[in-house]
Amino acid sequence: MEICSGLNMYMVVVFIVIVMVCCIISIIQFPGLGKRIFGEESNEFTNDLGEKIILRLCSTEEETVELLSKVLNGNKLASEALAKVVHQDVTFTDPTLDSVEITIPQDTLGIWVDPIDSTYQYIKGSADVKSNHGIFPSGLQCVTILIGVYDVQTGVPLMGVINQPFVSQDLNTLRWKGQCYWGLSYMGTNIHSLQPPVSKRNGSEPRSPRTENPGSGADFSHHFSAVISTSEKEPIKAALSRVCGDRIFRAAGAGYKSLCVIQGLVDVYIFSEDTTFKWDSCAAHAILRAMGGGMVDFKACLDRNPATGLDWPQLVYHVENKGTSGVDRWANKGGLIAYRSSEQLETFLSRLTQSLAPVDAHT
Ligand code: 2IP
Ligand code: CA
Repeated sequence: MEICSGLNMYMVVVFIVIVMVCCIISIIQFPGLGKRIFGEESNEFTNDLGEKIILRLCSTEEETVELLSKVLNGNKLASEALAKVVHQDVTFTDPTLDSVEITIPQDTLGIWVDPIDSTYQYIKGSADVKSNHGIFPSGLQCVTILIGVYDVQTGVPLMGVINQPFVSQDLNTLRWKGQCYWGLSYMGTNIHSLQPPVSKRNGSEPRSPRTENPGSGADFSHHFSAVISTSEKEPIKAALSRVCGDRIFRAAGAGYKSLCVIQGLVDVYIFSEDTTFKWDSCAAHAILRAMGGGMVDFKACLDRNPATGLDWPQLVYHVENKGTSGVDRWANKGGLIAYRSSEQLETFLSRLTQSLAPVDAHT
């Protein structure tokens, strides 16, 4: 990568991330909304001269180059390349989205942004990893950009966008093709990008079994399938294998694993640990809600008594975890389960709880 000469690769990635955050904040040009856009990254830098610089997208490309080169210690080539990308005009159209008119008051919205999820896979940049049943255990395919919009009063996720920039590579040009997924769930309107276009919804086209949402009456007698983190704990993995057999897939990236559920490649993404954060889950959670599913707190699900008929303990996005500091304030403390169908989740959880029981008895 020519523009990186003299720069540490990790630093370049961090700069790209920051530039993307600034770009996203500037793209979402609604007055006041910028103050309610959150994420892990900061746009404040100190360069080698000890100057403190707040990075932002300026009104002209030249001004952005100026600002970036202060952060990049005068590296003009890198600054120009980055500024060029962030000042590009991007148009996005989707017939499903164009077919609805919806008004959401801006002052009720907050936004979680993860400009690069699976940062490690992005830095490694492996382009030749083979998929297993369509699921990539690692590699550039696991990199996603996540933007989730939530209701600041209730914490409910309302809109989500997941961009997967590296889906397939043209072996001649080495250029990558990406794919964008979105979903909106607001006051009874539920639409998402995996719906067939309006013209094809009237029965003329057979529906793809991969994107089918198993609703009421669906047959759950099969083994479930799950995607999990490489850092999942052994007792959970053992219990899962009793429920899913060999249909357990490991994959990098919280955003990518959620996308596997959205795409119908697996039934659930399950994680018992507390190392995912609001910015990792909000976008996918909104899309799953629009599809009739959701994302629940794993530990709260195990504690829930199904007989009470209480609602599923959905993750929320507006309140910090009490008694914590730093990024832990925004951790999904009880772990998570992402799913496309509540009925499927119910059956899955009852089997998992039974399967975990012998483990619990010994601990
Ligand atoms: C990470 C990334 C990791 C994930 C972790 C996220 O975000 O998605 O892959 O761990 O939970 O916070 P795992 O792959 O084990 O699920 P980032 O790459 O933005 O740090
Ligand atoms: Ca992340």
